[in-house]
Amino acid sequence: DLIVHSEGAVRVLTLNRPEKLNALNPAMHEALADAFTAIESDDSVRAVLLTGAGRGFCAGADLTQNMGSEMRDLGASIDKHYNPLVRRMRTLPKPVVSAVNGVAAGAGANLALAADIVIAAESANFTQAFIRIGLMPDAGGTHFLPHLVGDARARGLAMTGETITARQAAEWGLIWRCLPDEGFMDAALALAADLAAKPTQALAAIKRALNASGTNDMDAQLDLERDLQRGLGRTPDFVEGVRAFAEKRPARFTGA
Ligand code: LHQ
Repeated sequence: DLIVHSEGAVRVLTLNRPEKLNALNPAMHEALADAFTAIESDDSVRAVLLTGAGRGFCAGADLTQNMGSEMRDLGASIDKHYNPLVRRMRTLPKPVVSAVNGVAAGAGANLALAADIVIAAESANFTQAFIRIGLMPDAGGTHFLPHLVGDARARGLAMTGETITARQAAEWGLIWRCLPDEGFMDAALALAADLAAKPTQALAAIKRALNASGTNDMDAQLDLERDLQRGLGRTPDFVEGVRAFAEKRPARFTGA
């Protein structure tokens, strides 16, 4: 249900239940958890690319798996699968890119937004589908949406469940970029490969600082920047960056 492969230093995770638009079931969650465990402990992986097989990115939680049953504890499923996944994507000290190749609905949309950089193909779209079935956004949606698009659009998206196109999502700042369908996966891989060649520890520090900026005041953020920058000042990649600048050549970063 999940295809895991490497392209150089990029670990590509492809949600793979195309006939169900890659709706998330427990087996997929287990596979994702295993994949992130492997990524966390492997220094040769310097970027992650998350995408979907077939015409969808991810249609959210699999609604056919016992979901209507009165006994179903959605909170338990969120605790076990969704929240740990979102937290791991956000805290992983490496860049995570979502390449939204098609429809991203419900928790599938918010899983995409949990990445550091979200790109989408022109034919893709985003739906906070939850309200249609009597639920509210989860998988971080109520955190990410207002930060990304502001309160008015966050409320509109969450409460109406309207679908927005990838282009609209890019115009609103929900995602980084909307790209043509043709060559989309090549462009996504190129972006991830570019990130994988960058100074990984600096990317990790950027992640930490931006994650914290949602709750920190300016003074706390200034202190955090100082602490993280102090650490980066001691990295071999910083030495290499400055040396390459002086020698007027491209830097060769190793992630160290
Ligand atoms: C699906 C699904 C799906 C199973 C399409 N499940 N089969 C909830 C509970 C627990 C814990 C954590 O969090 C959550 C949060 C959630 O994620 S709730 C929100 C779940 N997602 C949705 O409500 C979206 C449901 N899907 C749709 O509304 C449509 O399928 C969309 C708008 C995504 C795409 O529409 P179409 O392009 O018209 O495709 P389709 O509806 O024909 O779907 C293709 C197949 O995929 C179809 O199967 P079939 O056997 O009839 O060909 C669908 O039943 C299946 N599928 N989403 N979530």
